[in-house]
Amino acid sequence: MSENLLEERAQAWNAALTRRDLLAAVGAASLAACATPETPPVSDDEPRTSEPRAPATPRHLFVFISDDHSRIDVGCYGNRDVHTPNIDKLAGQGVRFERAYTPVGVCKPSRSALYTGLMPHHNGALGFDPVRPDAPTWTELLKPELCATGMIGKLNTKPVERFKFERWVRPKRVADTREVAAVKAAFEEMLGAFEGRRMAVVVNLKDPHRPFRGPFEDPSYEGAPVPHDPNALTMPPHLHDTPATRAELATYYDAIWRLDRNVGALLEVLDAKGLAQDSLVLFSSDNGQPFPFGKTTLYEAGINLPFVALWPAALAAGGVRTEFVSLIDVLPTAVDMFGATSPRAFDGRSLLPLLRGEQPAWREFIVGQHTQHLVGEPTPARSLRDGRFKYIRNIRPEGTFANNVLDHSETWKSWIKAAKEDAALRDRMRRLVNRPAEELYDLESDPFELVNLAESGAHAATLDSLRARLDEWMRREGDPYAVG
Ligand SMILES: [Ca+2]
Repeated sequence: MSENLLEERAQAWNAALTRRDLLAAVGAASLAACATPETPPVSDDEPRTSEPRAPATPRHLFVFISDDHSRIDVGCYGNRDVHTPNIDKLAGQGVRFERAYTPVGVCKPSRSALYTGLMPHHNGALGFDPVRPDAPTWTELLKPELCATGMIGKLNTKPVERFKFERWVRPKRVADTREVAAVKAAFEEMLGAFEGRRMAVVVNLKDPHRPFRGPFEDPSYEGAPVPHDPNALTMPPHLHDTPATRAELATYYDAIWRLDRNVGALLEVLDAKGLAQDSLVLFSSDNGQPFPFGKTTLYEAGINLPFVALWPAALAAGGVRTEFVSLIDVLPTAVDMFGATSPRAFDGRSLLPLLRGEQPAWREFIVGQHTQHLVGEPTPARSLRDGRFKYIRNIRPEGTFANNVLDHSETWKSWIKAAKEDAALRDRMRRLVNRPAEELYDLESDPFELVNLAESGAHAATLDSLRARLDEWMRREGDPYAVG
């Protein structure tokens, strides 16, 4: 595969975005948030005379977490194929974050970071390890006298006894948190039990995690282009185009559609109970899409997440923010909201100032910290991205990156077959499994990270600068892979 071919693919993807018929797909209300990735942020200087006065904090917190879902796999983030009307509507009424990240693109360590507000090197869950005793957890900080804590769906962090939600509806009781009616009923019941108290409820939806479990057709839901047509998809430029890749991507989009229907049902419950106006609703994911160059990697498809916030009492509709935010910011936000205190400092920080429309001094870069998936040898890698460039260091380039996403996907199998007659594809696949020591991408001109600039002398100064910043961060933070 030549660089020219990669460039053509990227151009095709961008052209498809401009063709998208947004009005038909999501309605005028959400158009402001969904127009294009270049939609300018809402100016905080503009008068908001029609907006209600912002209260100090929202009364309740509801966090809806998708599973294996990249930023690029949502309509309001520019994907013209996937059908996500409810998330798009949420973004249209709230704020869409463009640069939201997980510290690590794997379920369990990502959720350990979410529920501690700490980066993996500080909470101890670098891979599938338990959270360390000195890392306070979500339920240890959000005490019953401050708020009721509830969880629906998978916890996926350990030790389980450190996460004592007042109510926890386990996945088996709600059809693996995939079926809308079961999830909706459990949510209604939980909110009824918590009535009259402040509450922090997390709903962990299982779609679109593999295996993509149908059926996805629903005759009661008119207007849904489901199942998605594999042949009609615009392929994201980082995925090699084979029939099997298209088929899996279409089914993945079907699973996202059901996830989106779940989000819509949960919002309906909040409306019906009169809770929506004074609640903060966050929608995000734990890590990116389960495709090559996605989940388990530090590429954008692995760690750049959808992140949408709705706080009707405070937010102007359709805002877009470009600050670097992270899953580690969610618990500090909850602690801020409910007046809790933590015995140790978080790595994350409260999002309330951003959600109030303020312009606080904020992160200038964001770090990714992959160490190990559940299979194979440790293959630690670190990334640092600033406004334009991303630097990735593969700490053991001699190692083989292993993950069960590749091993069990028809997509990867079809690439293996295609690579027998395609030397460029073979090279690209080899570089996913046996990474170079350093990678550098210009995310403005190459958002799908197709051309590694670390191999070009033309960017030596940028490479030196980002390398030094990552080294300094790792030493300062006590990252176990720090050098010097
Ligand atoms: Ca996941």
